[in-house]
Amino acid sequence: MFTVPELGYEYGALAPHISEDIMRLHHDKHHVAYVTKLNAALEGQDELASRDVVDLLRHLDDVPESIRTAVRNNGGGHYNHSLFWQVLSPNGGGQPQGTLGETLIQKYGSYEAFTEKFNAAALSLFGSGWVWLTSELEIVSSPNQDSPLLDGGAEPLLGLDVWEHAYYLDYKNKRDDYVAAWWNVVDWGFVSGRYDAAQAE
Ligand code: MN3
Repeated sequence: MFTVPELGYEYGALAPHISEDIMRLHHDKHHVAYVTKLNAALEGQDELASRDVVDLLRHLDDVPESIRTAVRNNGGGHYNHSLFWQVLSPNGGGQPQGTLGETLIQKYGSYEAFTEKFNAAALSLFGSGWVWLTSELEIVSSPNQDSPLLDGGAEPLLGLDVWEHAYYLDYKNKRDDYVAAWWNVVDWGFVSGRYDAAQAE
């Protein structure tokens, strides 16, 4: 059985960038719904249900066709949101330090140039989806609850949820204001740790 991880901070801790109301709705309703539906889809599939969610998403061909879309959408929703909560922190913001900070600047020219490109991907994504920074430091957009894991791609270091449920209560239709505010709560220490771990593999 998959379960929703607790937040590592209070629901209201990310305000004013992300409100307590959004965090309660997003974590306790949306994420819970993905996990409930994932568990329902995998009922009677003991071997698949015992795998970790990354393994499931990387090997969707192993999942019977009758439940593959449910596992893709709800397993994706579970993985994506589990990462999203961890990427955020009330002590976030600033710029990445260490190897990640240096390598991002080498690749994109500057930290600002990197965020501009990432923001452009978030604003041009039509409908619901995610924007990722992968362990290869590529910026990738995915529709729905997909991620680079599905295409055998590099594991995401950082993901931005641009579904309207992630921001509409606070920002209405102003996705650009949400994206700008979101950087203030990104935990670069956590993201750098994921980068260092990926490099060590
Ligand atoms: Mn969401």
